[in-house]
Amino acid sequence: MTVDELNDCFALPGFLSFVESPLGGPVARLATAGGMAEVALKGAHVLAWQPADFGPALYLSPATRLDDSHPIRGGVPVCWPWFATHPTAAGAPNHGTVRTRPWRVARTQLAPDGGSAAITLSSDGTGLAGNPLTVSLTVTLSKRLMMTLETQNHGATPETLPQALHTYFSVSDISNVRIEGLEGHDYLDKLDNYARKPQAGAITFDREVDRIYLGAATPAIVDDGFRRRITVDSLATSRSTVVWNPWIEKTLRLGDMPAGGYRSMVCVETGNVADDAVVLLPGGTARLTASLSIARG
Ligand code: TA6
Repeated sequence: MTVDELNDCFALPGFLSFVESPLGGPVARLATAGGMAEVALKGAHVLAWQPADFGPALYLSPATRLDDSHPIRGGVPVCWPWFATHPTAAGAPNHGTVRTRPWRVARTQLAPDGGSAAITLSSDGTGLAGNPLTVSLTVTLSKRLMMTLETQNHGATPETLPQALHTYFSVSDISNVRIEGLEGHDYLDKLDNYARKPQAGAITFDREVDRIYLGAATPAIVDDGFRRRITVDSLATSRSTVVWNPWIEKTLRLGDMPAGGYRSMVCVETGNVADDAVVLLPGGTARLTASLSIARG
């Protein structure tokens, strides 16, 4: 659908409209008393969240590739129906199939008091066990930003579904960042052949970090060095939290972030991945929520 058609069918005047974006394809722009957010139809990708009285809370790379075949670098990529590399198919895209696809707008919704505006986008795919799956992402903007990914298994066999909302936060400088709430949990260290290690204290950064915290259903808090504390709460839908900063060499290898871009971002990802992947029975539905809220601190 064109931007004009989308506005005719789904705009919520004063709260939600569609615009053409240089990132390719239409973007939904949401605005409430709680702030503003932008969601690209490509990948159902949240590009921006700016809570009222705060600056931008998400990192979006100024060097992201603009063509349709590459995912957007930054914001909130949807990793579905697998996370990271495909377990068997060499050459399958990293983090699943839907990041580069245009999703359909299913509906938009305004709370009666105008306190929140929401958009639901939908897509589909084939799970790792070969079953047909449908997926939707609902992004609700109020004082907080809430993203809910819902998957249904339309096939005849169970599906193991590793998935994540891969949120990139904007930080003042990575050396000032602390992530709290994961102390006491074990993580798989991707940079040490997935060795399982315990987390003692808050997470700080002085090198590349790529970790899957397991059994970590509690909220994580990002102290972003801007005197802001962002709470990432899955409302008990997620068991894994992934923490990633590419540091110097990996940033250069990525090719879609400025050389110093790693200093301005950290990923704290809400998911069910590795040993925490959920098993989705035939006819079943799986939900994954990331609810972001911000406070001075
Ligand atoms: O979630 C962390 C991670 O899996 C890293 O290993 C890293 O490579 C990253 O995601 C980004 O993946 P992408 O496919 O977007 O380059």
